[in-house]
Amino acid sequence: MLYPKITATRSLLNLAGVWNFKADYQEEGYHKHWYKNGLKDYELMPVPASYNDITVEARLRDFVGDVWYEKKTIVPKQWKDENIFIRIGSASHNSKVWINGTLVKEYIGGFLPFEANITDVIKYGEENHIVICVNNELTWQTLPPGEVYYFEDAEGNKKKKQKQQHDFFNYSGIHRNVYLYTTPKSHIEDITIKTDYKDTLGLVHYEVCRNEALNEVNIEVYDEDNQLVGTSTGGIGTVEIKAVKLWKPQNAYLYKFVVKTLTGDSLVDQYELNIGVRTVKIENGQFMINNEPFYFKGFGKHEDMDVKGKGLDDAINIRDYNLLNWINANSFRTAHYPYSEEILDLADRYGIVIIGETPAVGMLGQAVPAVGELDGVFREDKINDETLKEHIRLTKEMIARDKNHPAVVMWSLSNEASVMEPKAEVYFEKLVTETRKVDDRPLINVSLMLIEPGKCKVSKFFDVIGLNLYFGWYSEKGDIDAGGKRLKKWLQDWYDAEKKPILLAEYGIDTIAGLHKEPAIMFSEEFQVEFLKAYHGVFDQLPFVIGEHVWNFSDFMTGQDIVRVDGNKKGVFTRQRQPKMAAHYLRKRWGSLKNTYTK
Ligand code: BDP
Repeated sequence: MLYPKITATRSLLNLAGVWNFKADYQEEGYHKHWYKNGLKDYELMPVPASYNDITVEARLRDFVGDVWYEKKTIVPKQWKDENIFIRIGSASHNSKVWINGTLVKEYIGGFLPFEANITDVIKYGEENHIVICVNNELTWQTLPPGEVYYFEDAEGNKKKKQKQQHDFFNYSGIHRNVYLYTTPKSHIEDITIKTDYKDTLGLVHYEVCRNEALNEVNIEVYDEDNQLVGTSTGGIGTVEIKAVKLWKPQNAYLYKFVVKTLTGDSLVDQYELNIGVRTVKIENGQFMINNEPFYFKGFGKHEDMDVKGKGLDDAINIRDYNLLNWINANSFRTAHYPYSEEILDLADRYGIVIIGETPAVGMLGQAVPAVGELDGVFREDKINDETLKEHIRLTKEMIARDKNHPAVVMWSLSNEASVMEPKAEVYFEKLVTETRKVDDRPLINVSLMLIEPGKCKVSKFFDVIGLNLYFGWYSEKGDIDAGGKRLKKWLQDWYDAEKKPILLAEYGIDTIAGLHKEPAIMFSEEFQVEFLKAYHGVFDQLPFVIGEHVWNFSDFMTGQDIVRVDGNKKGVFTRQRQPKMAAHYLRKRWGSLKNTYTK
């Protein structure tokens, strides 16, 4: 799916700004036809942003159900002969879109874009009425999974609540940009790029998909100095680039890939992509980028910030990349869902390597001791065939959206699923088979520390093992020494059982910024540093560990819990993106480890 862009043949209107908004506390929006009649007694809400932290009302912060957004906009009459689409970058979690009273799109999923062709319902040169209803309820058939339940307060009022399995706040609303955009009637629908090189010759294999194959296709590739370095014709082909400059981690080089469709000499449609030439593969137990072993240094992150929640924000995103550069990180995982396309564009430009994760987080019951027993979560009434269908759909949509980013080197298909259950084996085998049909990047699955070495039923389907380990924190509490010993044995046992490269996908501790203790105790800045040092001492001895992603890049909001003090505090940076002591330590370590660090 192509990102909406202004080109020689396409126009774009960004509807970011202030929208009308109403939370449907009485569940009356549908029968009062708000989608047609409009919102009365509305409040104002920014788009993009989560709505939860914008007001001072707890009932809106914790709201479970439908909220309604409304915007009126004129569409220029010059757009009359074009196709017009509405495109929402993401809204959490389920959406319906009406234009001038007509339902044009229904979409399930909180982290991927959706669009509709609205050419037939739009009015030109006049005001159009756009209504989007966003619902934030999670079930066992959505990703992430969850459960809605009802609770009666002391006065007998029934309240809807959301139970969730994941450790981040269920931020809701329209989180990314809403665009109206045009394409010519005969237009480019999709582009797929795969790159390779032989000695100094870059090879860009491409495929252009069009809604009708009436026109010629011309390809031009430009370097960063805007010099034409390669051309091709036809819908499928290869562009050769002499003396190619490779896209490298922390040393990005991007070419501009321009697709033009033409009738004779006249331009019909044009679209441009930034691309990078690089290869990815696993060889001899190493993760290879451009045929050199790559060592992952970085974090699991979140889309999360004060006030805006999960709303797209260029300032925070660029601040984050500046911090990643400063701390000498080379990569992060989009834990625990696909991040915005804008974040991935920046990764391409900054040379930060990305592991793209699906929203399959927390496919694990609350009653953890049940793991491996028949009453696990892979069963008819919980994670079932319908969930699998959604998992496959969302994985394919994520890949369709992100496949052309040179920064994305691997897909993570789930975080902390109950993978010792026999039924998980069937589930994951199908998921992996379907995923490999659409893309050839390596696949990783990420497991929690309750999944014991040798007992995982699904690792055999994957290329890299991801482990989230907190020995010395959630177990061996406060005893870093004991935690470190357990860690070493655990990693060795996992490797012996699976014989696959291991990425430490999470390790870290809650740290209250400004809390200092000598000797260190849990939650102090000193403890965070000592914990990380102990873990690194172990990784450095184990050749099969191909990388270290600290949990988390920054503090982030969660639901309320006795183990969460105003959110999860495992950040190496605060939620306001300032360094804790550990940031200085990591900066030194990662500055001295090369990307191609081999042990
Ligand atoms: C892991 C989860 C992550 C949590 C983290 C923690 O993958 O989402 O935030 O633990 O407990 O289990 O901090």
